[in-house]
Formats: sequence, structure tokens, C-alpha cells
Amino acid sequence: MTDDPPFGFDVRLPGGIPARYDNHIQRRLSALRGQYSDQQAYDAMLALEDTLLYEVYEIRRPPHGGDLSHGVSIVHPGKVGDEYFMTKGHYHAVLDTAEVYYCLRGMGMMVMETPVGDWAVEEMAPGRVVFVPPRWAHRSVNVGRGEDLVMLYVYPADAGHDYGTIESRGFRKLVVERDGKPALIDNPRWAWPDRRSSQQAGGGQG
Ligand code: S6P
Ligand code: ZN
Repeated sequence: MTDDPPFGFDVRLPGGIPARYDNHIQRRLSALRGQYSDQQAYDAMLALEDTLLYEVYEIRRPPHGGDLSHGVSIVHPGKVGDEYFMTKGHYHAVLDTAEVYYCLRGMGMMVMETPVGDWAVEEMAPGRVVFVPPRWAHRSVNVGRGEDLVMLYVYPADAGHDYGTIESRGFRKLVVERDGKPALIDNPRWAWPDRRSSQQAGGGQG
């Protein structure tokens, strides 16, 4: 608990950089090693430049359950092969914590899934809110043509982040461009977490 006074700040468009923030994260292509399905395209792009994929302007709050961390995420436009620029994606370390996103600018997809393999994708467009329930991993994908995807987010300050699960197998669905439009395809690297481990344990019942 803190005794901080209330505060307000502007998020002006089109830039979307909040007038107040505590921390600025920049994530580049090298941070998404292994996440893009077209490894050849990834390597070729990285050889040219470690491209800036997205930025987060954080208003950090102390990790107290009643407090709310928030900020603005900006995913830049582009593709690796035919797969759009996207965030790493994560579960919250405290799995039972939700998050709300409000799209201010651009076109996007919020790709979500649970530890037991349920998945969902919600479209993002200016004025649209997406609610990410407790237990749902989430990744933002910019499917716009040449425009930043700018979103305000709010989540419990004690939620933390678990990146490891997504790093190891990715999300179940990938967002790629097909005939000039975004489309969902299965991620070949993804596997049922429980089924695989039970098969390895010698279940052998198909
Ligand atoms: C935090 C919230 C966002 C993301 C941001 C970057 O819980 O979901 O601030 O951190 O969109 O994504 P990532 O997966 O690199 O943290
Ligand atoms: Zn989150």
C-alpha cells in the first residue's frame, strides 16, 4: 500500500506516448528468437538489423494486490516472412489475474490461450476493449498496414510475468498474412502439454 496521491496524464495520438511513465521497454527482433515460424526469414531479417518490434511505456505500481499497473504498448507494423510483428506474450506469474486492453489506434489481434489448450482471438481496432480473463496467456499482434497498434492496458500490480511457457512452445495459433488479409494458422511447434507428458510416461493408448 502506498500513500501516492491521485494523478492523471494525457495519451496523445497518433504517437500514443503517455505524458507520464516510469519505464520504457523496447523489444527487438532478437528478443523473439524461436517464435516466428519462418526461421529463414527471421535469420535474414536479423542479419540486416535488430529491428524494433514494440515498445511499452509503463506506469509501474508497487506489487500490492489492490494496486493497478498500467501503461501503453505500441506494436510497430511489419512482418517476419508472412507473420505479423507481435509481442513475446506471457502468462501472468500469478495465474489468476486478469488484464484489460483498450485500443487507441491501429488494427490488431489479441491472441490468447489457457494452460489446458483453450484458445481465443479478439480483434482490436480504435475504441475496442478486450478483456483477458484470469489464466489466459496473451499476445498482441499488429495486423495493420503501416500503422502502429497503440493500446492502453491495466492489470493487477502483483501479477508478475511468466514468459517461459510461451517461449518454449509458442501460442497455439499464429497470425499470418494470406491474400493480403490476416489469417490464423496452427503453430506446428505447439503441442498439448499434458498429453505429451502422459505419453512420455508410457500411457500408450493412442
Ligand atoms: C503486461 C501487459 C503488457 C505487455 C506488453 C508487452 O501484463 O500484458 O504491458 O507486457 O504488451 O508484451 P510482453 O509479452 O513482451 O510483456
Ligand atoms: Zn499481461
